[in-house]
Amino acid sequence: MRVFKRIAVIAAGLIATAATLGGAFAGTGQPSPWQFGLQGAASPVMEDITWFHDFLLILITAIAIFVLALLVYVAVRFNAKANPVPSRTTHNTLIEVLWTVVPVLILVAIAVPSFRLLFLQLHVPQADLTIKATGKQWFWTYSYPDAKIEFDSLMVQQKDLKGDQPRLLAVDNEVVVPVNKVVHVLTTGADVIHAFAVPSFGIKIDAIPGRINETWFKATREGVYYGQCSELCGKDHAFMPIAVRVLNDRDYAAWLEQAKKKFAVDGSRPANVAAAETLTAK
Ligand SMILES: [Cu+2]
Repeated sequence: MRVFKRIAVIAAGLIATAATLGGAFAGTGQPSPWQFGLQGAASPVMEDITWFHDFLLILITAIAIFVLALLVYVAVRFNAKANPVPSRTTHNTLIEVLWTVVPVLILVAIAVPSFRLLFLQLHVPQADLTIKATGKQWFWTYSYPDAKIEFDSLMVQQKDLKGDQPRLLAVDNEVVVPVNKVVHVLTTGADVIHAFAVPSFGIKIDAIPGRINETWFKATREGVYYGQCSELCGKDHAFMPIAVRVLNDRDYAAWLEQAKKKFAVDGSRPANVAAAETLTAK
């Protein structure tokens, strides 16, 4: 039994190390070197996703260790040398009931938070702001149908990076949203299928030509949060990042004021905006 104890101690140590490293190296808003776990959460949905992920990790580790221990025990204790005269037992009611009921209970324990998370993601609460993201080869176009603005967002090339702008993630025109407000995100594709994903908000949704998908997030902290197109969409798939800047209400209002002048819809793309407005009005 001493071997089992030692295995259990080593396993517990590994899990603790992984959890600590994961926490220490997980960036929020963008990936970080040697990152282990998920990116830090900046929305209620991502907080739930992180909790669910950690919960499953503990559960699956405990199950894997338990099954491994059983296998090792059987191999050591009941091999032909150690147990030359095998028992002729074929049934044991108690064990059979247990190995049916316990897995069912484990699955129920997984299903309940899983469905709760699914409903949280799918049900868009009363929105404070609607943004439409259109995936194009290879950049994003963002519309704010209520403010009647629309602009393109292109990746900053490596030679043009300024200050702490991250490589392959920084863009020329960021999406700007207010903090602690529900943002309703509509996505569509103008050419091929793209996908709008921002890990720290826990959102990832396909942007499909000819239809509009919806998701939502509520950024709980100010800052810049990066994501990437997450559907193989052609040669520059890796170069159409998403950057969301979360501002306090006053700074957001100031940004919106100047954005209305800079990015006013010029009438050349009425179809896009009209489609978004119809969906927002429902
Ligand atoms: Cu794409």
